[in-house]
Amino acid sequence: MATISPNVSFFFLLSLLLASSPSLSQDPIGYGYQLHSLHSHASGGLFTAQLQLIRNTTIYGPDIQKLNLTASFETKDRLRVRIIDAERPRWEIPAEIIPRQIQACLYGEEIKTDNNLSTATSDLFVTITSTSPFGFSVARRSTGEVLFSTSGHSLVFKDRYLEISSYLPDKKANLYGLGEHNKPSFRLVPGDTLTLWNSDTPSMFTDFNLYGSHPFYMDVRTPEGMAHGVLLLNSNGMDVIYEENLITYKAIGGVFDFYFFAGPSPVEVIDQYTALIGRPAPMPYWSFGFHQCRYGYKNVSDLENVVAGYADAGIPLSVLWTDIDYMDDFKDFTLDPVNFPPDKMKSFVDYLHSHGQKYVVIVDPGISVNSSYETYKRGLKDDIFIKWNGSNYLGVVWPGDVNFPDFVNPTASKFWSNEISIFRKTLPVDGLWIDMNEASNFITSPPLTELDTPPYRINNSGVQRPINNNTVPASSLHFGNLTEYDVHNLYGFLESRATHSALIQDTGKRPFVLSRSTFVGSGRYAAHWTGDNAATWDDLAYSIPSILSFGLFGVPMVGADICGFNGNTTEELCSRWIQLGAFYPFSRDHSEKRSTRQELYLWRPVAQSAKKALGLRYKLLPYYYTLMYQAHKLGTPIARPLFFSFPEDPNTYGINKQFMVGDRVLVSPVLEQGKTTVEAYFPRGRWFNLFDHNDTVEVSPGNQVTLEAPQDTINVHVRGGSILVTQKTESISLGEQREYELLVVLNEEGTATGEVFLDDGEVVEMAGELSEWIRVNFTSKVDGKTVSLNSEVVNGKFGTEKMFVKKVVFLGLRPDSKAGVAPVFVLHQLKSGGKIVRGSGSYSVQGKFGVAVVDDLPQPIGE
Ligand code: MIG
Repeated sequence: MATISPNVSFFFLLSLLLASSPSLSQDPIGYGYQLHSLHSHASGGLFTAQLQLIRNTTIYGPDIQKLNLTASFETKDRLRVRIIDAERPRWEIPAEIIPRQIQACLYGEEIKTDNNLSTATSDLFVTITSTSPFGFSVARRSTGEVLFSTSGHSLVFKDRYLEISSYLPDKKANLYGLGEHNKPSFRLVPGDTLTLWNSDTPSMFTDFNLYGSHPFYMDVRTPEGMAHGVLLLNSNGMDVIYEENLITYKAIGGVFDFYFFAGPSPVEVIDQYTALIGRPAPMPYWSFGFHQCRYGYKNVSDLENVVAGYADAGIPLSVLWTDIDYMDDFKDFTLDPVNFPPDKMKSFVDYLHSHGQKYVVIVDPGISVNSSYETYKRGLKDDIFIKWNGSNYLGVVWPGDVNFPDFVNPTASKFWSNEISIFRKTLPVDGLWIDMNEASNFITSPPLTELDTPPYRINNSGVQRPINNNTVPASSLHFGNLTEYDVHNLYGFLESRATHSALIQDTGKRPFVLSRSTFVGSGRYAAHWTGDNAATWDDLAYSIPSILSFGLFGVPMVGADICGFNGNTTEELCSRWIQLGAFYPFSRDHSEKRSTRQELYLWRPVAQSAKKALGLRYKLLPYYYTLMYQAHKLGTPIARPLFFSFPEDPNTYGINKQFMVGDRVLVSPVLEQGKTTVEAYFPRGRWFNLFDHNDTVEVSPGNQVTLEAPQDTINVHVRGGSILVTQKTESISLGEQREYELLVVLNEEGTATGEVFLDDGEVVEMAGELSEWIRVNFTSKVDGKTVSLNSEVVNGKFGTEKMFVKKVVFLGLRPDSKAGVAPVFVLHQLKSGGKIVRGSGSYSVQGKFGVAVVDDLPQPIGE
């Protein structure tokens, strides 16, 4: 076994170097384990080790005496290191929830690894660096760089306290992820304790554990920009303590199930990560339009006025939302008979639909305990609620007393599905917004068993609040006798899964589910918004780190409440916020009941910003949708940090105030009050302002540039070398006849590439075997005085008779050609043998470059 080599001599040296000597007067939490026996499998890719406790300690409960560690290469790029109790099974996330191999890794037992992949091809290797106390490291073969190393820090494994540390190299590691938190910085800052325990804590508070838990980080190493990912697949509460040279996990249950993803590019890390946890769900085309919501819409005419307000102002509005206000006494699946009566609501939704608009409502998990409420009665009959102390757990949320459906229970999912389908008969909503699913509870029940008061207190809400604080108690029981203690962080995930499948069943269409609470793999079912931010300039800025983090977590459809949720927004803040929010993957204005209204048409300057920014957003819808396709296939985020495209440029690693949409479009918003310029970093290359093609930036290497940003303006640039497919209208329906434009932006070498994916926008599967879709790759090249544009139709099954390229614009041509000469354009079609399409157009010099426009096509896009 070449790649998994116990390296015992190395270990002594390393442990001497790295052992941080804890003060001797104080008892350590643990003394670690020693390697008892080791078996490397001849088949390769796997070893198992038996570990024996060195010495008991009393703090945080008794130690587990014997551990089994299994290291296995599950794929070429995925190494798993799993450490379990050798004698007793413990809680681990079932494969039914996160589909994967789960094997009892007993000493000497063979484990099958993927036949196609052998360790010989992996860039990762794992080494036992010390035998007593036991330590291991994961390193990269091609560079010799150590990525993760536990040497010098004792492994602690107790019933309800697990601790493991890894050394991180000085000033070389750049960590991202480990959410959900609201932070000024996307790159994690040493000194932080990152607590993971799903909690209804408003995201306006920085650093606290919020609604979701994602024990995953990406590490980009300076200066080469090679990236790897690390997942601790564990659903229990934990603190992750990040210090200058060290990362320490302190979990209150479960096992150590580590997955290491080799990268080496950031895009590859997320591909490898989402291959394990599940690819992001495709989102319907319409959900990429602009959404308006508010907590506190009073009645149907209030809703009607909002829709009219947008129409009158000429600001595109694709989706209107309603918060808990529509319900009858906050009971799920009911309508307030006075303010939101069924007949009026039905006509209103019909009206929206006939105007090409969609409608989404909120539902909360808590079911009102009320003997005349049919949903509750059915829930009781099906016996699907979470149990505590022998009966259904009684919490309090908006409707007063509630029981919580136990989404671990398959019967609860059926119940939920049935309720949704009954409700949709009254009101055919297009999507569902699932809130309060941490689960949030207005009361905190007193401790019942020792589960409610674990020996180690995670830093819940920044002040070590009890884990039961404002949620379902840890001692509650779920289906199969699972405890809330173990499955707490999975509640929102399971509700997302149930809601997603309910909508598919009921509508036969691609579902749209927006969930506040998430866990590893939630992206398979739901979009996410960052929760209750504040209408402040800080939260405007911090929305960028939050959104980028969810891209890493495999939840690419994400946005923050535009203009701010809590508190009163201002004209200037709202104006800047819609400029930024127009480019979030999920773009929704939402506000709290007591705050001033903030629909975009309410202030003239905000309306102006909105028209401009959303105008570009709608043009780019085919681009966003193509990014959705890439996200669904490879996990690649829609909104990405700059280092995804420029990992070789360390200047990009610390950027918090800009992001890219895909690989081509750079967004540089104003995030400060009173500013009309923005300091933006441009990675090397040639960039064209998408609002004004004459406005260009050329830098090599990358550089900081001061951009003009007057009140109504956000800077959005496209990178040289890109071909973007854009649409002309604000339509979100792909069923009808449509015209597209190609924006060909040549780089210094005179080349550009791009792709487009289209289908009907709502077929359940995206690029499925049975569905109809088109995917076309475009390439363009300047050769002397000829510019060619080639399309390669990868798949061309959808709508060829309905979809046309109407116009092509070439940017970045050499400005020395004669202006005014109408060039001849030849579009090659590689698959159909090069049919020649002639088009005429115009050529002019604008700014530093030549611009050519061909506009007398149509050329069917999928041919
Ligand atoms: O206790 O439904 O994050 O978006 O407007 C607050 C009312 C409950 C919290 C959500 C917010 C929503 C609000 N909800």
